Amino acid sequence: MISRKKHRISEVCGNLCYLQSETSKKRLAVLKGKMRIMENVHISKIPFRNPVCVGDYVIVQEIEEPNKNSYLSNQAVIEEVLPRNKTLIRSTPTEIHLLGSNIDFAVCIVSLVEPEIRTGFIDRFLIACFSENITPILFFTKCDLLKKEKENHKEYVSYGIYYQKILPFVFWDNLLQVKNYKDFLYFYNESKIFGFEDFKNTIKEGTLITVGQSGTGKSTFINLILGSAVQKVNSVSSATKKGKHTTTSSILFSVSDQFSIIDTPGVREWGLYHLTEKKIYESYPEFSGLENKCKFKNCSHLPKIDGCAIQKAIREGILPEWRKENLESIIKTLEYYEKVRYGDYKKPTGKFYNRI
Ligand SMILES: Nc1nc2c(ncn2[C@@H]2O[C@H](COP(=O)(O)OP(=O)(O)O)[C@@H](O)[C@H]2O)c(=O)[nH]1
Ligand SMILES: [Mg+2]
Ligand SMILES: [Zn+2]
Repeated sequence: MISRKKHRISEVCGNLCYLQSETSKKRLAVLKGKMRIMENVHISKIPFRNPVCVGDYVIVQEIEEPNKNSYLSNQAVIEEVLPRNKTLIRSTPTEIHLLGSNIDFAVCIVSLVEPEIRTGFIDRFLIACFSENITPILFFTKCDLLKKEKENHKEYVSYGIYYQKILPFVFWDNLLQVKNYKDFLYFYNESKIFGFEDFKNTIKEGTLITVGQSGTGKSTFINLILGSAVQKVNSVSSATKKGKHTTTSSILFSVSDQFSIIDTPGVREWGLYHLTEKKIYESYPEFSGLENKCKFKNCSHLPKIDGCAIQKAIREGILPEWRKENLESIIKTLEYYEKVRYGDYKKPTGKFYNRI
């Protein structure tokens, strides 16, 4: 018997994929041969790492032979990936890495200290979200480790307070049992703190993806959200491949019928080589609406552009200095790689360097 059904990918291991299921029993499906070799290039001309990604909806052809009982008798073949949207993307100059697709919310787990907050990473994460219309969330951890006598700790909290002014969802908490907010409150003078319980009561539907640099508390956070559900998944994983769930690629968990969560591997750098400078400027909430006020239609918003409303706002101080510096550094790396990619970067030898 042959049937065709819509499924969602929960894990990708080369040409094999796990399909999301309501029960703890996971289902394997294999990519159809033609999908493995199809042209797989993003509009930026950078190739994708994989033809499918976690969170994709796919059409699966299942061949069931009820008389046979073996693993191979129930073969599932992925024939088609349905159009994906709201994809969280990270890229290098040579590869597009899809962290997850069909996403509603992305939460970046950020520790304030140990390791200390890095705004460059956060700003890149925010651009990746806004450029795909994904709602970004910041979750600051390790509030218990702040010390009121440390001047730089005051600075770290002030970054978070700024983000709270420009984003719809910012949470602060200590993910360990011992609650100690005394020194945190010394720096945090806002009227209300939204913590882990508020997060759980606010974000409980749709697809949530979690990202973060390693050591920030991402696994602790996921375990708190999933509770015992994660144990179930771990045992399945250990039966099939790895000893335990080590996050080397994304993985989708079903929390309930309406709520899925995608865990991603810890990342060190967040490249945005797949985006144009124009797209990057237009992914800043501070500039929202300004792109229609530029003198020229289809303005790239680059620094020397005459009559650019965004550049005017930057000159007038719409961004704090640190956020402006992060933006300048992102644009600078892009311009460099653009030159490399299109062949007008001259190597010291005098030859042109052409990557693609
Ligand atoms: N003091 C403190 N430690 C935390 C907090 N959250 C996580 N940790 C610890 O930080 C370390 C890294 O956490 P983990 O969840 O493994 O981080 P991951 O690498 O991002 O997955 C572990 O030792 C956690 O127990 C927190 O809010 N406060
Ligand atoms: Mg971890
Ligand atoms: Zn402009």
